[in-house]
Amino acid sequence: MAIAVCPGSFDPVTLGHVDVVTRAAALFDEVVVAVAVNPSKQGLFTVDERRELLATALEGVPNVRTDAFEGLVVDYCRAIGAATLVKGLRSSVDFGFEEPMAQMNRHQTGVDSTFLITDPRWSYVSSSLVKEVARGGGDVSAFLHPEVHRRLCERIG
Ligand code: COD
Repeated sequence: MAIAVCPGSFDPVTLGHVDVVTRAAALFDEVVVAVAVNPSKQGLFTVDERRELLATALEGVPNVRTDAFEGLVVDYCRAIGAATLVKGLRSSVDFGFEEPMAQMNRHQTGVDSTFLITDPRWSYVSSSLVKEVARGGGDVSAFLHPEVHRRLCERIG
């Protein structure tokens, strides 16, 4: 069974993430969307909340589950028997960031990385930009599942 891991912060999940995970689910037998736990970095949403929002946004997408991990993503992949990571690439900036990580991850354990080019609709969308615009009073509803949008507005007041 081919298992893929989509790792990330997902603080919160955007429709760009949903697009990449949905496309990965069509390519692999099982996709695990894994929230990276970083004890030194406080997010807007807790890890449990992020998983809950992921589950809501990905409802109806078959063969996908959520999880959380701490430490190296490759160790997590090995623990669950996943042979590849799946990442979204929005631009050459993403590539510049992802390429050394993919090389390092493969060197460490042989875990490969699969990159999906983002749908142009979401190529400028990131969780951090969505939060910044929402905090400034802008409308980010086009980039989020309606429930995620509701929870974001509630959280930032
Ligand atoms: N369209 C398509 N893809 C997107 C979009 C979008 N609009 N937005 C984000 N993505 C992709 C990103 O490219 C990324 O692949 C994934 O979705 C998650 O994005 P984020 O922003 O939620 O998460 P990041 O980038 O903060 O996650 C970084 C990781 C947690 C994956 C990374 O730091 C990691 O692997 N950490 C674990 C520790 C580790 O192993 N470190 C050593 C690495 S060599």
